[in-house]
Amino acid sequence: MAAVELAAMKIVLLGEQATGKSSMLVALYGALLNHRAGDTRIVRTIDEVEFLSRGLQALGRRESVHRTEIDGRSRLTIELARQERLATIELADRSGELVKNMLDTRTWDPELRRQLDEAAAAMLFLRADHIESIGHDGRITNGPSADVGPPAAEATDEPVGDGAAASADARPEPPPWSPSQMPPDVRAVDLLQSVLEDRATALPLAVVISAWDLAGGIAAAPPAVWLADHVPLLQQFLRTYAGQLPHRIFGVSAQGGDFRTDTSDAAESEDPWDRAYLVGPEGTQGTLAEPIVWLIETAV
Ligand SMILES: Nc1nc2c(ncn2[C@@H]2O[C@H](COP(=O)(O)OP(=O)(O)OP(=O)(O)O)[C@@H](O)[C@H]2O)c(=O)[nH]1
Ligand SMILES: [Mg+2]
Repeated sequence: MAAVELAAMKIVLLGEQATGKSSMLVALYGALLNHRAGDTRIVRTIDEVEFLSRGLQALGRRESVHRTEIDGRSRLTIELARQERLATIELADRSGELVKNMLDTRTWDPELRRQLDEAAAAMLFLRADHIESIGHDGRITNGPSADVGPPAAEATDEPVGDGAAASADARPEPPPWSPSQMPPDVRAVDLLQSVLEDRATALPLAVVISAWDLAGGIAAAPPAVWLADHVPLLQQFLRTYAGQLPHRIFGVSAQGGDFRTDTSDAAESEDPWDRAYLVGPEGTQGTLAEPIVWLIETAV
């Protein structure tokens, strides 16, 4: 009997720069190859996987994966098997700069728009340490880490004031307002709003809070609770549009820790697929395949 070639289900990755998209793909690939994905198995890989193998080697050396170039065209296309069912999924790994530019200029990049039009489901990436947590006393208790600030902080390249600001009596001019100054949660809502304007059908959405180790790891509040506490605007938006954007919130530590600060010997001897972990919406530990499995089940 001739094999029936099914069209790949496309999942679009939405996230600005350095939000953990490539790290998640690499860790997912490592989990699938090394039987750390529960009852989800990889049947075959379609397309080149060099960027994934290189990424896994980097994680093995306790180095972060390379950032994706704006003109990069890497993707993960795999056939998965689970409980006698097969599914081919395609995840294009594009640079977060495309999303950043789209939000800054309020114009869809044609490639990103095409991806969205063709996608049966989406993953939205936010990085835990990019989210500022404003306590009841109004104090910021967690903010962007110094080395890799959030896109909003990186993008303020407008000159602050002008030459006159240097004189003693001149008041510094505030920089002109631009969308790039909005915090990541506001930008995420902005992005989803544009997605909804553009799409007539429902789009199942897995929200991935990356660098979950920096949110407190396995002992932290469950991701769904964390989202409501730290990113209430996004949580309310998702609740309001749950019909068009059926969603689930996951905490993912693709690296299994922070390479800048972790020096534990135990972590060093572990393979990357044993270090990486995922926490489900209610706080239960799961495999890195969980978001994909949920999206496949929800999209069909
Ligand atoms: N602590 C910690 N940091 C992480 C983790 N995953 C990613 N990071 C940090 O986030 C940075 C960016 O991760 P990437 O996976 O390259 O992000 P990306 O979304 O692919 O970024 P672009 O390619 O620029 O769009 C890494 O260099 C790490 O510093 C994690 O599990 N834990
Ligand atoms: Mg990347």
